[in-house]
Amino acid sequence: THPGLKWFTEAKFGLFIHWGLYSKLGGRWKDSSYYGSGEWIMNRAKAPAAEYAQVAKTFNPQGFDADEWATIAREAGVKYLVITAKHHEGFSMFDSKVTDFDIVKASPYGKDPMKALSRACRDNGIQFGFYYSQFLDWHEPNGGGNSWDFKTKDKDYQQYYRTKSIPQLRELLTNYGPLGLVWFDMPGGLTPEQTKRMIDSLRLLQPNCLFSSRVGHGLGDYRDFGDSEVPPVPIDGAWESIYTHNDSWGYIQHDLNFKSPEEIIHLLSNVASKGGNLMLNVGPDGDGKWPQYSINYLKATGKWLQQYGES
Ligand code: FUL
Repeated sequence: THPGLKWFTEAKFGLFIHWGLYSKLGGRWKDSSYYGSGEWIMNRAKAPAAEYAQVAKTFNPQGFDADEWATIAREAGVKYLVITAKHHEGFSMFDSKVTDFDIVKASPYGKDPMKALSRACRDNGIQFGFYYSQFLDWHEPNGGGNSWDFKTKDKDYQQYYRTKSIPQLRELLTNYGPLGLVWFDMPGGLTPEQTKRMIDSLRLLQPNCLFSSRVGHGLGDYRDFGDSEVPPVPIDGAWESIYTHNDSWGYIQHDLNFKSPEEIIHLLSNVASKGGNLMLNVGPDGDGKWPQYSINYLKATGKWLQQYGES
């Protein structure tokens, strides 16, 4: 069995963080406002890639504090934290040599928040992992998904994997210390053999790092269910349920439909009773601050876990 499965199957509770340019938009593009899946706003508005890229010039999360994030996560009782290194919008939230469209070169913030966060998680005893959208990339002509700027029939997915996805995954597995997992999302454009070759080569960089099932073709190390889905019966093997805290993964300013601590605890017990982990999401805003409800309710959940949880 995979060496990473030990910590994973004991973890029970993880924190998902969706953070990118969409967090700065907060559910608004031009004169329209959107509800749910704020990280999909570029696609839903069919925003031209060149115009959407301009959002980076206003992205300056001065309120980001890695130690504060990791401390809240520890107080909440989560054992692992997974953050979006690059979501479908294509913007790299880390220092990447592969593209200029990253937080260091394209935004006034000019630093790599993932360096600080990976260290802070480790200091707080939390496994750290990256979400990475390996196929969908609406910024790149050859990436999956953007057919409003780039004609699908002209796309060369192999070129995109070769020049962006795979080199960036190598950066993530090289520059941030030992990772607990890489959360691949939405496979596409590769055959099973090509996928296997890609992950075999990535595994050499960090043999202990787990890969999520959304790497595709049944090649992941543990199983994820659908978004916000808990299986109805106990499931054998390592698995995870993922949930939003309000109704969106990415920050939406006008979404205040947060699950109460009681609801989170119910979810957690439901998932744990069937043998899985719950990974609950938080969507920080464009300044790098978490919604106050997420902070309060996560802390309340952590108090309950301290009193009644197993460890
Ligand atoms: C989905 C993505 O398309 C959503 O935006 C979100 O990241 C969710 C966790 O996974 O496949």
